[in-house]
Amino acid sequence: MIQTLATTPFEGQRPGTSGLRKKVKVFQQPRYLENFVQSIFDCLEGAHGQTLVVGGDGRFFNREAIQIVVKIALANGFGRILIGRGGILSTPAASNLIRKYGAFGGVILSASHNPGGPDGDFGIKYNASNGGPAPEKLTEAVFARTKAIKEYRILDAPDIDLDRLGALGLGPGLIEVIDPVDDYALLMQSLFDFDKIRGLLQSGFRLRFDAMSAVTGPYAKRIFVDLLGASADSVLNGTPLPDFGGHHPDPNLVNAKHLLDLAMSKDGPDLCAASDGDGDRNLIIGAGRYVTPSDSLAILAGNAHLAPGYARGVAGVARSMPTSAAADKVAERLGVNLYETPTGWKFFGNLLDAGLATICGEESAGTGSDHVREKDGLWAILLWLNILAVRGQSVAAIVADHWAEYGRNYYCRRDYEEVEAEGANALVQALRDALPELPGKSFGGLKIAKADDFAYHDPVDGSDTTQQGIRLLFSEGGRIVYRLSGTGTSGATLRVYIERYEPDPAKQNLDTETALADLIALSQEIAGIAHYTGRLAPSVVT
Ligand code: VG1
Ligand code: CO
Repeated sequence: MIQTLATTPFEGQRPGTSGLRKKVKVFQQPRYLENFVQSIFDCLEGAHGQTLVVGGDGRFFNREAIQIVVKIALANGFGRILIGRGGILSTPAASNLIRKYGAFGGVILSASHNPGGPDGDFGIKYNASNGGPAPEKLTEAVFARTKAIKEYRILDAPDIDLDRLGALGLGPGLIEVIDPVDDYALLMQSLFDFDKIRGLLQSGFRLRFDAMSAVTGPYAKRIFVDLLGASADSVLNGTPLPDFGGHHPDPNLVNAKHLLDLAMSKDGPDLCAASDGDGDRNLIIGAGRYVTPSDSLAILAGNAHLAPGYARGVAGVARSMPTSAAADKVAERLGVNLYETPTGWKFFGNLLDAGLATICGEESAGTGSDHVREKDGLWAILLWLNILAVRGQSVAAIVADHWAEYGRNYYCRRDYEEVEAEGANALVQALRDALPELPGKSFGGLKIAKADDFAYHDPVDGSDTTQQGIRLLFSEGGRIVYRLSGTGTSGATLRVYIERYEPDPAKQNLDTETALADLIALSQEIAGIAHYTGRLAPSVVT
């Protein structure tokens, strides 16, 4: 029943990137997915007889991919496979299942916030037994394996009915199709005061959550509507569609502009929110007030104790390096450590496992806690709702209070998407080469005080990660960071992160572009963005 078939080596997921992401057409090539899945399993030790969690964000090719993953997993000795019904599992829900049921790991089919459909992207990532993204050591081993692999093992069996709940024996193992929402909803109920949130929603508070036709629809309907009593029209685009309805499921101010417009309109909802393709990101816009992800992290960390799951306080706060320093001020006030990590959730895993950090976040709209080992979009929205219910203030008032107390970190990220890789690499290399000479130099009246390429020493496992982003710190305050994206599927994306701290409440109400105008201009000049990329302006600003 188990077949061993020949395959051809290829270059799989590059270490340092979150999963293998390619165009659907690439994944549809014969043996492409098989090759990668077998390469992962070849690098695992001790999986025999163990449990594997499998699910995805419902995008095009999700169902086909799941059949392949399951059959290869069984042929490689896994004893039990837990699958979300319909092939659906959000990334945080999969992380929870791995932890709750003591699984050996999980395979999540998703290209996260990248577009889907036959001409869109597909992706696959492996999560380890702590529920978090595979550590660098494993992704490096898998990468090497993809270049050497010659054969894969697969069970010769009929397809599984993914829509029928229940257990069934298949070949040497057991398949269980489970409800994708049940366990996740229980986890959320254990962390938040559902009675209080229900009270808020019944008091006339209006919530609009856009699932963007991606994975969070069923989760949002169950939690917001069925359990918390929000009106049915609180959830927009609540059915997962293979092409996400043609939309781009990245909940930023460009793709979710309709939510921004709604929140800014007179008599708009009190809270507009959204999540991405696989449910790990969050967008928070209060009536008249967009909350930057960096501010959201700081506010959630400072108020987490208002939710029952965090009543004991937070052990520490972690943020990725490009995320603004707003959370640093909160950690300082709380008297706990602040950890600054490279971009990507996997770096938070060790801190969470060791109990060093409780709340983590990234500027890219990812926030989470030690309840799972992934960022979690609905969790962030529920924590906001819990805080709003306890404090009885609007989102805008909470943000204003926060700035008055801690100061405001003006912040923006400017993305130059799909530029030529050669130019982007040359830009970063030129900056890197110039690092020793930059400190002391002045540009347009601003002096560079410090320039470096961010490196991280993991305090838990002692590993070192280098070249994680060029940082320029200015004597007058303010920071510019340059790094290349690791999640795009065509060309390169240059991300430029700009930040300036403003302690004076009288100066905290400028719009971001105005407050950062000088740094924005400098960011283009210092790196020679137009010269290296041919671009005069970014494609997305968030
Ligand atoms: C982006 C974000 C990063 C995030 C990663 C995965 O990476 O900047 O903060 O962790 O996506 O998010 P990059 O390398 O393109 O900047 V997701 O929602 O794809 O799991
Ligand atoms: Co995501």
